[in-house]
Amino acid sequence: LLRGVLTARAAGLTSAVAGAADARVVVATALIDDGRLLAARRTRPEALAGRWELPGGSVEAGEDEADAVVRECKEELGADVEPCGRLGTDLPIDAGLLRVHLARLRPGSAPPQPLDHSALRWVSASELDALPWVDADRAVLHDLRAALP
Ligand code: 9L3
Ligand code: MG
Repeated sequence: LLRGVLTARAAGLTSAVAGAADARVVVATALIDDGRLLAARRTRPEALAGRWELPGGSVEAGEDEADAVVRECKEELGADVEPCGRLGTDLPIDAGLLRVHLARLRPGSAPPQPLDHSALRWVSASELDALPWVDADRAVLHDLRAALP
């Protein structure tokens, strides 16, 4: 536990020192609809192919994180989403820092489609654990369970 706390504190300090300009931020979308969460199966890179994630991607230079969530969901899912707050803490990943944002479908949005993934699944709280998540996303399952009915 102590090691986990120290690692988390070190990650926080690193991002605080590096600042938003240097730390590459990847946003992940916890899209919840009708009490279920959207999980998406990755196709790349090879090490992550077949593992499930919260859809998203890199925040572009000068882009707001919430805007990145909206853009990534449009690109990857063809859906119009409305971000509604952060979930959990910053998660260190190889690519930089992963930040999870809660979101819901905007009224009239097309249903999400796997435009960039090999499959999509709407999962209930009790089904979360069984999916082979990518490691970073598995770390927010506890918080996700609390956000689901
Ligand atoms: N990543 C991890 N979990 C996620 C997302 C959206 C992304 N939920 C990692 C995988 C890649 C990097 O972040 O190494 C960039 O993501 P993408 O642009 O390949 O989706
Ligand atoms: Mg992506």
